[in-house]
Amino acid sequence: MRYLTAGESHGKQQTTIIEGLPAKMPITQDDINDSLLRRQKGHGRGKRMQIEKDLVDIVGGIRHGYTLGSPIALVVHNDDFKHWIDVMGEDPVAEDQKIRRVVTRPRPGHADLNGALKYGHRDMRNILERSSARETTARVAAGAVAKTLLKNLDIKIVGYVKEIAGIKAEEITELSIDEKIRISEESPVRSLDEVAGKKMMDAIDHAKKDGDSIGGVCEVAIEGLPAGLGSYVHYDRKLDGRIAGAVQSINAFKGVEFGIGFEAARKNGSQVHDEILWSEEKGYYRRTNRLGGFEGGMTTGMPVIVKGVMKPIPTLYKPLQSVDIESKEPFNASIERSDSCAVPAAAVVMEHVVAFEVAKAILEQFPHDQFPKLKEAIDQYREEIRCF
Ligand code: EPS
Repeated sequence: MRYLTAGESHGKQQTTIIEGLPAKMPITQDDINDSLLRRQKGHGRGKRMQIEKDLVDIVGGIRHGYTLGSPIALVVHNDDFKHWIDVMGEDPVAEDQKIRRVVTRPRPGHADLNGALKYGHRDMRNILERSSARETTARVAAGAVAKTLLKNLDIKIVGYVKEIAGIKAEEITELSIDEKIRISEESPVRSLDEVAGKKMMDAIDHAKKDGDSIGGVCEVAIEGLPAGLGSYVHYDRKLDGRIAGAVQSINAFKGVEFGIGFEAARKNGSQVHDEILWSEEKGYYRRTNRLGGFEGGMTTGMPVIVKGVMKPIPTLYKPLQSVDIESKEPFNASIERSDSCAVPAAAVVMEHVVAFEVAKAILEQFPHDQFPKLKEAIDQYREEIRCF
């Protein structure tokens, strides 16, 4: 399974095409719209989210509530486009026609300058329109389809916020995944810890007032995966590696950890590895889950726990120094409309990109053209490994 996205931030639409899903999988518009709506929420989102109401238009691959096996094509329209028609239209412009909102001043922390050097665009709008996090709308749409596949295989996944601007949510280990889904959904910052959540909101308000932005840490948990998903035989089949790559590719993400992550560097092996147990009911399981559900590039059957670090959004009201590419004069980076903190939304994006990698690995391991046959194969495998 693979997907491609197309579309500019203030262009007409975000488009996603997903190929490789089996036929006969139940799916509705609501499965996708729920995800799109969740991505738009979160304390700290800017004015743009008041303009957009992201709803999917399914334009291929789904009929009467089921996948057809053909490519799935999804469109989300940008409502803001109506304000940008002359700036973002596809028709050629006359020599003497003045183009509005040309960008010649690269913003530190964005793709602006590097993208301009690479593609030779002197108007950096040609870069920022695509590098904008608006593109995550299309990635969430693709991930929502993957999540629907997981749901139909009794696999649950959720993304939530662990930390914003150094304020950490208390670790609550006894929460079930259903509770994590419910509590994070009720929190304006997707925190599982209400007290820390309030402090995170204060920090966001403070940053906004200050013209600054703040980052944080998101976590994704998955339950219901059988052991042995992924592979140890080649670097590019290791599922933890693929997930890490997908998470790192989200706009503004700077690092990834599984389980205790970087903490493993400071502990002895006896405090890191997870002892193996067996019971009739559960089959093989682990006393602890310090490695976050992965060993040797494969799932262990324990919950997958992965963290991603998001840097503060670089579009600041507080100016940082840069250089105008036309005059080569220094200037203080321009004020732009932005979100002061997008970590809660990023947790939803992360949940969806991880869902896609997991669904993709499942389809590689259990290749079936028809969803009911895939379900049967996975259920049989689950039973086989329980008694192994
Ligand atoms: C973004 C800047 C803002 C954000 C945008 C990402 O958009 P605008 O420039 O239109 O105000 O709101 O995020 C989204 C539009 C979105 O859907 O998440 C940026 O510079 O990356």
